[in-house]
Amino acid sequence: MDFSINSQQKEIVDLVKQIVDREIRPRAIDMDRSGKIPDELLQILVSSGVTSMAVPAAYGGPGLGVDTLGLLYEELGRGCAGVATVCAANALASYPVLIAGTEEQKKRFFDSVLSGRMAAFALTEPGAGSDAGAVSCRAEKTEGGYRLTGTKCFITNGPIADQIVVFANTRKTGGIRGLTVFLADSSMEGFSIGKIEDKMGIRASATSELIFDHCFVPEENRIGREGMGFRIAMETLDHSRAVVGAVSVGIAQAALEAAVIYAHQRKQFGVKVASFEMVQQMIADMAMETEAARALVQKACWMQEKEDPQSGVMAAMAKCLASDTAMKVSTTAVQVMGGNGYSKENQAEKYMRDAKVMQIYEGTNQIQRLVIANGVSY
Ligand code: COS
Repeated sequence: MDFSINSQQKEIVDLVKQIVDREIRPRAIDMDRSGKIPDELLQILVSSGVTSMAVPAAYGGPGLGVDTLGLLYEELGRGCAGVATVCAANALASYPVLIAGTEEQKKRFFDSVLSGRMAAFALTEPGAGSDAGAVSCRAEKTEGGYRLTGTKCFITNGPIADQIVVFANTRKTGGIRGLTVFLADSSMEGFSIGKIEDKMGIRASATSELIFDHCFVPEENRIGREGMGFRIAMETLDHSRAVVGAVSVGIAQAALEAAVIYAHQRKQFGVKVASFEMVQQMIADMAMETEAARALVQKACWMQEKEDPQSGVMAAMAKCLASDTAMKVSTTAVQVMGGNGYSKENQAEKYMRDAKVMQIYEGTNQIQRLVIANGVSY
């Protein structure tokens, strides 16, 4: 495994870094307060290719390797985890299409993403979170297609997505053997946006319920065969979890940088607080743990790029360790900054709130540990 960055990777990482420093970081506090990403910023992300950076070359995208994408999502996470989540949701929704879609579906989906339309991955329901197989959204066969009825919840990009990759059950009796994937469009009759969540963190990223009320989806929009949905969902999550790890490393890095800068500016008892051993210990642990999480995330991305059969388990490890690290490091950053860290005038408390969801979404860290424990054998 090679940790060096080649010149092409460096160029693209520097480009995203510039966007992060010029366009995202200065808006992060405002987005956190307003609870939305401004249209102007979304347009910048679309026109600079950030919302479509995971599109493969065969479909007109940059065709970046997973190892490069990992570095880019870390950068976005350093800028604002909410914005990173908005962009990553496009990639999450694309995996089912890549795994089981027809050439026509892939072309249609990626053309749409490249044109700036946003996507959402709609699996979770009020009664189906960790138990992904318990989906009750029903897909009833009808002439020329299916009628979808049910409610999805906690859907990233729900209020702004044009394309929705939705999981529904084609069997009346339910169960994972009936789980099927469809590509729905927000303009379809019978589709509506439900409650918009007022979240603790990643507030730039809009999250909502999606309601399907006898929503007709044509047969050609079914992704894969009937009953393939659970496997497609699991394979998708195997791919996407390393990205959550990368965003988490970005949060940890941002928190570390904020704490170090503060510790070298803040004076108490006539000296910089960075000169106190107890503060140095906190900073050393934050730096060490962030580097360790980064190394594991990069390894998971590298294994995915090499299509290693253990890459799903490694992605679960990377997601779990990096999000736990982001939580710990951001909490310590608030501690280093004291009252100023606790104030909403600084971003340290935002990093803490943003980090929390990394331990929850795309599979709780308890589910990751289950996947890891089931996946290791010697
Ligand atoms: N890739 C491909 N297939 C997989 C798979 C994977 N990673 N994991 C499981 N499967 C298949 C199994 O091979 C099995 O197939 P067969 O029945 O044909 O043998 C089937 O799926 C069921 O597997 P299993 O019995 O292990 O499923 P469980 O119901 O026990 O669930 C967990 C397994 C808990 C790991 C799964 O439900 C899960 O990941 N839950 C979390 C979901 C999640 O992340 N939700 C967050 C919202 S989505 S953003």
